[in-house]
Amino acid sequence: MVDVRNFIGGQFVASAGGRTLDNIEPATASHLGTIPDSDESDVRSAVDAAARAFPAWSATPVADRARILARVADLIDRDLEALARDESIDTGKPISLARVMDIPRAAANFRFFAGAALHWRSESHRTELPAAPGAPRAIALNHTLRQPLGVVALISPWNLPIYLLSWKIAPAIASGNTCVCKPSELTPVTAHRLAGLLAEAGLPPGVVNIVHGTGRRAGAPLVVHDRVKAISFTGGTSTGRDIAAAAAPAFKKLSLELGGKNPTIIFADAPLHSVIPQAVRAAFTNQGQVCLCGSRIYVERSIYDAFAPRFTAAVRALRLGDPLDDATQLGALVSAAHRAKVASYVEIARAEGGRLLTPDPAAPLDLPDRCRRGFFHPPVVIEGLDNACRTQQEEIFGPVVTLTPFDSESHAIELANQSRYGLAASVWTSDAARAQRLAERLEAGMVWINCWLVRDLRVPFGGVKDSGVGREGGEDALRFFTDSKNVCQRFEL
Ligand code: TXE
Repeated sequence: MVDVRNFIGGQFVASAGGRTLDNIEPATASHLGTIPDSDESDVRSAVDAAARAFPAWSATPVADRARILARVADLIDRDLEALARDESIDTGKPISLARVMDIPRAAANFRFFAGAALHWRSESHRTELPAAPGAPRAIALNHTLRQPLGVVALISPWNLPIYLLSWKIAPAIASGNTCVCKPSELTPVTAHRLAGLLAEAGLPPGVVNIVHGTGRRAGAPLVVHDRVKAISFTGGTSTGRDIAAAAAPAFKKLSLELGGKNPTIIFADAPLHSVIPQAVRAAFTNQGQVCLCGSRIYVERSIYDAFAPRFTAAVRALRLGDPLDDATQLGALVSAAHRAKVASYVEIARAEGGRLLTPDPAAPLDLPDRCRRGFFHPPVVIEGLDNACRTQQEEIFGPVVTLTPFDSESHAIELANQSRYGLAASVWTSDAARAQRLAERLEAGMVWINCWLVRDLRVPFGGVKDSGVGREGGEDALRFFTDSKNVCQRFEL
């Protein structure tokens, strides 16, 4: 049982109104604890605390800020096992995944931005000024001053809770801002644990504040609060649209990382033995609940008949089970509502003429007793669908993928780009020139060639079209969380 509290001005507090929400464990459907059902008054307290902390924090030498961030990273490493367990219980994801992905990445985010802030530099531009005859030569030196914005809002989703929240907190505070975070109400526990580690690392009170609760009661007032200068949001596309509309009248800076429906494109010259495990991983990591998951798989027609049964066999071999079992590869979906959404898409696919290559997902699952009421959904592979149908076009965000043959390079590009989303794509081929041609023509913010989800924290991360605006990662994140001011000084030489 974990009773989560808000973290405001360095203190753990209940919501001002005393209201709470239940937190449910996805693998068992049992009550895990409560979280504050915060509202506008909690948001106001958190923003006030952040505003009070800003002058001192923004004036703290970057080396001191970096030292605290590095300490947070060390504390996350120290608590890796406990945090992995919390994340697994709270989200339903396999503990084996949380151990190697979510928690190490949260530590890496703090360590990376500690270093990035120290090594950041700004531009200077020398301007030759026209000189009158006989007058001394004059120049202007411009330099770009990058100043923190003030209080920023960080709103994060449930699929990678501490991974994505730390991806926002670290660059925000490394560059001198203070923040108010609103983690997903479905998965609040590791944000609560992180608050304790931030305090233990010596982060001054008010630099990071965490307000728990729903998007409507806690997230929405945070977005429109007039002291909040920027919003960094990761979540669904329709929520992103609401946030953009609410923030626009005050011209707030926005970074929106939204949904995806990413293509995995497999050419006949790709080595199938290595492609299949990676295509399975791209499709089903975290039960398909990663915005980068490759859920539309396009296969060159000449190898389609060889690929489909081998891919399906690899999917059927995935071990679905108790997330706390080390051997489990697929855990539970995050909520009953989300499982119902995923299941509804299997019905839609059937109605659209799709053929299931995997067993009927409604068949009873082989689960341990404690998981019988959990929100599990087996992996599903569907073929025979038109590219324009709902199953191929809408973000399902679960363990459901489609297989579609293509005839040529241009056909693959056409199918891949026929989408409102444009987050990521992965291309599998041994022809390097073709890979580069695809990389140029695919409408996506990120293209992986012969790999998937290889992440270097220095590179830009984000999407095009309905997958969002702005880029996170490396210097892009530091730029987002600062304003550039040009300082121009004239000199006579
Ligand atoms: O996310 P929401 P939901 C996709 C996925 C999923 C769908 C809906 O397809 O099925 O989005 O998921 C907060 N003002 N992704 O509804 O609502 C909310 O409390 C301010 C893709 O769970 O977008 C939570 O903290 N905040 C995605 C956060 O926004 C608001 C990851 C995200 O919740 C708000 C998750 C408001 N008006 C879902 N309304 C990805 N890109 O990885 C909600 N929130």
